[in-house]
Amino acid sequence: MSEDERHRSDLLYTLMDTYIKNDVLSVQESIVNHVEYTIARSRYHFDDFEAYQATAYSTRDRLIESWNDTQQYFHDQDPKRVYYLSMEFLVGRSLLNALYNLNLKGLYREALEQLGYNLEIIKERERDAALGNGGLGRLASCFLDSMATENLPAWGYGLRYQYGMFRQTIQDGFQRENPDYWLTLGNPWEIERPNVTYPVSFYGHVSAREEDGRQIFVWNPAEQVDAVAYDNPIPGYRTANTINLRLWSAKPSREFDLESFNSGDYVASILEKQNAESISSVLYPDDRTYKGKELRLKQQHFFVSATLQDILRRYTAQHGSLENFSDKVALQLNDTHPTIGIAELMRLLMDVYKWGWTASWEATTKVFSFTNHTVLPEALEQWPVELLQELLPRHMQIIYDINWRFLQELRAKFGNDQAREYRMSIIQEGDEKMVRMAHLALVASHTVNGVAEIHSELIKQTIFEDFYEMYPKKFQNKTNGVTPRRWLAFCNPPLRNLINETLGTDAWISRLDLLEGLKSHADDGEFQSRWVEVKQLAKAKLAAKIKELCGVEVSTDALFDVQVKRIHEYKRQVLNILGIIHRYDQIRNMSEEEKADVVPRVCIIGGKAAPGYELAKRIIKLISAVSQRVNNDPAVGDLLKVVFIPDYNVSLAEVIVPGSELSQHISTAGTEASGTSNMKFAMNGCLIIGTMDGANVEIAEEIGDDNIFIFGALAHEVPKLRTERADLKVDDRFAHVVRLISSGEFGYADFFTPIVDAVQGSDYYLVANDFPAYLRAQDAVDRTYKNSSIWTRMSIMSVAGCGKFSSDRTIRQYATEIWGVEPCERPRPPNAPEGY
Ligand code: H2P
Repeated sequence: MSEDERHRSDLLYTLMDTYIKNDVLSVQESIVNHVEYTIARSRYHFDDFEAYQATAYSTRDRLIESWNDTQQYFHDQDPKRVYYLSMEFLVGRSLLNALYNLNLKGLYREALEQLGYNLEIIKERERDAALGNGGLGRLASCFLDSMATENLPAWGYGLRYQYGMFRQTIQDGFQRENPDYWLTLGNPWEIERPNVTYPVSFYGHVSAREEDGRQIFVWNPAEQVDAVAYDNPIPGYRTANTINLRLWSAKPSREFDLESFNSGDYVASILEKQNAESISSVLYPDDRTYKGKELRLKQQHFFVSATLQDILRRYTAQHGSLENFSDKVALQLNDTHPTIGIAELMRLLMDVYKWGWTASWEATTKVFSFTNHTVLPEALEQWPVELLQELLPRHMQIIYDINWRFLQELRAKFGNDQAREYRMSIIQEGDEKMVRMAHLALVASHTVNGVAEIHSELIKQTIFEDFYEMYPKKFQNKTNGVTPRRWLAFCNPPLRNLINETLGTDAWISRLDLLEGLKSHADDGEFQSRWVEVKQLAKAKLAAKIKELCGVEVSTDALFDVQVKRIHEYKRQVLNILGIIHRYDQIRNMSEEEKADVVPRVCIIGGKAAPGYELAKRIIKLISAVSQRVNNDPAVGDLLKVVFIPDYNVSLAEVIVPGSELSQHISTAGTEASGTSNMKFAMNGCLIIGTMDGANVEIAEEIGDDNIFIFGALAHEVPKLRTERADLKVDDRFAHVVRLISSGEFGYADFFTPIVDAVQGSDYYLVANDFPAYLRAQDAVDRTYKNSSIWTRMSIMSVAGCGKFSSDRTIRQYATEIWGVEPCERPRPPNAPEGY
């Protein structure tokens, strides 16, 4: 180091070797500074929204320190790294999560209070980052929280959609979709990295030439856009590690196609380039059958190409070459959405880094692993060969080559079995040839996992049966989990405090199995009353939310019964609403004496229907129509209320989950891969009514059969029941409620016909079959609820048995059993301030 350099480094050291101070005054200074210098408002007058923004920037400063040092530490330690590739991250809000994780919540609350602002109020001004549809995207966000908390050298990669999940409004009971302008007022959490930009190519043609006696393919693309990185710091809970979620945004290419500007029509050329931005503009709502949507495939390629270029660049910058790349990097594919990345990595290794096929394939198959999230066959992505060929000609070639070799392997193993080849080929033959992305993922990944035990077994018996026979060792299970920070400790402070006090520690927040310690208090009457008090507080909060959003007054003495999730036939919101109609019909025909015995209920339903999923939208209308009728029937009063909460999202879930007493997870057995809200509800002392499906099975196992209301056909019975459905003698009560709908009791009889036809016809999801058992289970719920002590005991046992369902556990299993990565915990800096 020269004299000058040393001087400079000493100067920087004295300037920077101090962490931002965390005391009330420093926090206030930083907030007020951001008001004035970042958002350019007057520090003497700023409203709640501006206070939120400035508080977010001030928090972000602290995250950046930790982020920078964590990245430096990872660089210096050079551990094997894992990258989680997901088209969806359902982040929700970030402010409270960051303050809690950094242990700064109390400090910020006080600092703001003195300035005249209330943290509880300003936090509500943050818009949800809704870059996902449902469970799959929320799982990815829970995983990031756990990867940071478990100190894994990990990053998430995704897309920075300009418009996230649509905002749902309900007009006259119908769903309306509105764009989600979440970025319009800025996003303080992200850091734009204009210098981290990669070109991503599309279309064009492939040529070949000889180089050193080897054939080299050259892709001459016809279109190029730039991918610009936006970093989102993800703090771990009570650790000095902060990891990164890097999201890509599409921008017009700075270099490509310069000559078109000289061809005359300058303005038209600019407008054309502007189209590039549409690639990352919108999140696709989950209609589960993405039929040949070119833009969606473009998004996928844009995402993985930028991501892989970034990962390869980082690796070569540090190691000088790609040597040992596959020993030091793991890439997790969240569903098939990033699967085109397999062909892209092959292309980069072969065409850019000039590796041969064998070495490229060896590395590719060593780094990728793949998670499947559904057994619904219509959800398995396929792309028309013609489309892929046109958009990504080099990738199509590579996929053909992979398939050719795969079919050789198949023949070597099973002989000449054409039917099997036809079933397993990556290319589906037919009028329109298709690329089966799941098959590509299965062939190239070293591991494939399902997301709950039952699901991981089912994929081996159904959709991936042939692949299981061929590669039995590739198949694993990783039961989902949720972060106990957001989904218990932070969203339910009264329950957290009661647990802390009872266990004498808050260590359970990162070691969830410690909740088991609650078991010994389950029968303690005094503890039970405090438990009930805590639930009542959360119910009051939820009741206020219902009043605000639906205008309906509900009594907190009623049992709060909830079903919130994407609206889908397999999730059977229809079973729920038929049950509600039955309950309504019973109540309105009761004598006053009989009514006195009824357990009052508030039935709360929420969720979005994919805009193209007509039947799901009709289901929403049916729920609204029933609620309209029930809530205004004087014969019913407070004994039954039905509300549809509009625009269900992460922030709403944070109010709904703690305030619920019963939650419904009632999919046809064998259809819900796991479910994760079931875990969140159970963790908050809400009892489950559910089928033996997805993670319900494991929840029942962990908390005990007596503490959950299980009903309905079992997964192995379902196929037979389907074939026999036409001969089923349906329950009279079922026939009656269906008739009420079709006879116009709730209006819109014609509009509801497709719903009626679905459950009366082939009834693929076996609503009629499970209806009597469902009613029996609901009766058991009512009976149990009447005995507060038994109910409360079950509620306590639910929480106590939830240890397994922390995403920390899930992530540790991924780390050791799939990725082979180890924690890399940054030592707490000696000069770090209190609470750092
Ligand atoms: C999906 C599955 C869930 C699963 C989740 C995460 C696709 O979520 O259906 O059963 O828990 O992935 O693995 P969702 O239906 O909520 O969109």
